[in-house]
Amino acid sequence: MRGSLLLAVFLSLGALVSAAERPNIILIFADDLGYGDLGCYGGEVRTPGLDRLAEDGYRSTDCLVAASVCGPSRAALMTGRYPMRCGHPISRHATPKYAQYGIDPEEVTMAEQLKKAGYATHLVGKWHLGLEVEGSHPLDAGFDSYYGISGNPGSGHPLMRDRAVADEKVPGDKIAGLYTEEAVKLIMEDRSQPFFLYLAHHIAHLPLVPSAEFRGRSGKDVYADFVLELDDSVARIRQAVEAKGLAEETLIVFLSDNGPAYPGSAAPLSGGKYVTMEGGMRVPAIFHWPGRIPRGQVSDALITSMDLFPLFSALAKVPLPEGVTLDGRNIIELLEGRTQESPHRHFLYYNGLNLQAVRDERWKLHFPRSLDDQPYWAKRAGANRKKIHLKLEEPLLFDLVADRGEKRNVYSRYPEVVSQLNKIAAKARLEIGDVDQTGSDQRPHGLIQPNLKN
Ligand SMILES: [Ca+2]
Repeated sequence: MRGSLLLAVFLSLGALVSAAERPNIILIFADDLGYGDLGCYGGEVRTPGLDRLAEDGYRSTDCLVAASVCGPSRAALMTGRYPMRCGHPISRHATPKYAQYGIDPEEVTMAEQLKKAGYATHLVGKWHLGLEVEGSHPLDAGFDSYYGISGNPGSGHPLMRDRAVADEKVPGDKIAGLYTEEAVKLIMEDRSQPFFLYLAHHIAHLPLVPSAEFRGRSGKDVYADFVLELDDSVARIRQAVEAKGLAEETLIVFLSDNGPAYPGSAAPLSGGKYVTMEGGMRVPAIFHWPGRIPRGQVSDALITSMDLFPLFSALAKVPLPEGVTLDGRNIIELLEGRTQESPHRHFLYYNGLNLQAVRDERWKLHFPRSLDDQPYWAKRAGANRKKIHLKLEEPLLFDLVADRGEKRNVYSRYPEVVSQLNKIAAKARLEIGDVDQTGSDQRPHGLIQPNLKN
């Protein structure tokens, strides 16, 4: 009795102090925004909101996402696990069989983690993880509220508010503005507990539809105008946080879900969306938190989108889920400038079910592959000239320190490096599989509708 009374007092005290001890977390996820698209990453057009966010915080030059397309990248972001591990390596798509792919209800999402610490959790924007699949709706995945579109604008998906249709046919050029308004409204709400806001913009995914206010703004092209609308949204989010007096206790994270389709830029990297070149999976990533993250940091330490799950869990003081292998690592010491060392020894590049490359901090080894090994998106013809090395007859080795553009194959010169990376790949195949084998710690993809095969 006394024990439970003490526990109750402890719990209520915990609720009282939680807002001060646990930061608000705003995660802004761009869509198909390239490594070279922002001013602070060498882009042609200045992006003042994001450039300033980077100057005032931590900018990563080596942040990798776990897939070069939307769905699997988002599954990994939400779970802190490679798409092959969490059962979502194939992107959700508007054909009957792929439409049945959702995130498995047994997977623990970062929203579910943060809810355990009493966070208010909100998703504004693109979910793309199986809205129509029972149990995979954002409200079933840890979010208190949802305002967004499941797929891409123009693909026939309505704008939803929670489980109801808010607008059957919202014009594409209005969406970013609506999302920003909703996000600002949520930030300005009075609440006693900390909040988690996941703002997943559709910019810069096709169709390129900047609002009237931004058309012509860049003086370059419609793509750059669209990126400037994203930049303005980020600036307005930050402004709202500051206006509400929350800057010191709010972590803002910005990153992209995968590399650019035509016409975005991945410069100076090679490749883009749909492929496992650096341009497909290395993305802009900015962390801003005046209370904890020293300003002016630019880091080449290897980090991944999957690191956000354990990072957010640690900041919210929530234990990591038991019996679940995480591929992300808590990177708070990097962000605070207490270390320059990456917590990662290697990274795996999957395209769908196919392990295509593996790297450590310096070297990247690409494996031979055929088109038959590839998911449907890689097989589509199109004008995307960034789809390079879809087929590969011989392995390639690149020195990413000297050659981050992956232009000079040095395979024959470093047999020991090749041997070491091959060992890492062999272990990965046993653990989370490859196109022709199932791993020991791999949730079968499409499990929600197991009768539907690829
Ligand atoms: Ca995308």
